[in-house]
Amino acid sequence: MALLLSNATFLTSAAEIHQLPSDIGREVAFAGRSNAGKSTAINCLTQHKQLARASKTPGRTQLINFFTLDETHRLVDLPGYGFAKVPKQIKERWQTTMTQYLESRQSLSGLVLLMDIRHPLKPEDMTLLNWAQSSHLNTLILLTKADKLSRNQQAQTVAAVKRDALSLHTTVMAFSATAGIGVIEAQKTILSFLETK
Ligand SMILES: Nc1nc2c(ncn2[C@@H]2O[C@H](COP(=O)(O)OP(=O)(O)O)[C@@H](O)[C@H]2O)c(=O)[nH]1
Ligand SMILES: [Mg+2]
Repeated sequence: MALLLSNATFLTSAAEIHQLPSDIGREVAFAGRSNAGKSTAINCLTQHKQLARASKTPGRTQLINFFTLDETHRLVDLPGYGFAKVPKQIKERWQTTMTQYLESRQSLSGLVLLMDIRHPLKPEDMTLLNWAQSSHLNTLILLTKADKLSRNQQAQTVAAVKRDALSLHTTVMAFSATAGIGVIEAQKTILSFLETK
């Protein structure tokens, strides 16, 4: 079932739109604020320890990173947003590249939006979510670090985010890489995005 995901190998990094790999087949992109747990989630979902470096160095995370699953399927690690220490000019350049990627990429068949379950739906998350909804893009919201909350608190936050992010194309789940919460469900949803468009 998760075999395709565990095939993931690093393909390439792109800083500018002209460096993107061929726009063929299907890919699912991961987005979220810096520190939301994106690298940890990618490693967990692909069952690799070091695929996406769980790094806090902004230099490593400002590129769009592509991972090959097979000839026609890829995962994409988008630059984390909301990183306070990055100069405005660099932030604006990331935003331009990311916006160009999101708006032009034909093979993009799904978006995984990661948010710390304790701090969901920040303004940048809402911007991305609204764009995804207006583009009819399949979206999976992973509320990360769910192990930090009780089961009851997790369920309450999932319900609140479902209410605020209400859309036919959005799935919301609690997720924890460390406690193994939502991993199999998230893998299934991502595989379904890779199979449909
Ligand atoms: N408790 C807990 N901590 C996590 C989890 N996922 C990530 N973290 C921690 O959150 C911090 C940021 O994670 P990282 O994957 O580098 O976030 P990124 O900036 O979004 O790629 C790190 O200290 C991780 O160890 C999780 O499921 N549970
Ligand atoms: Mg990261």
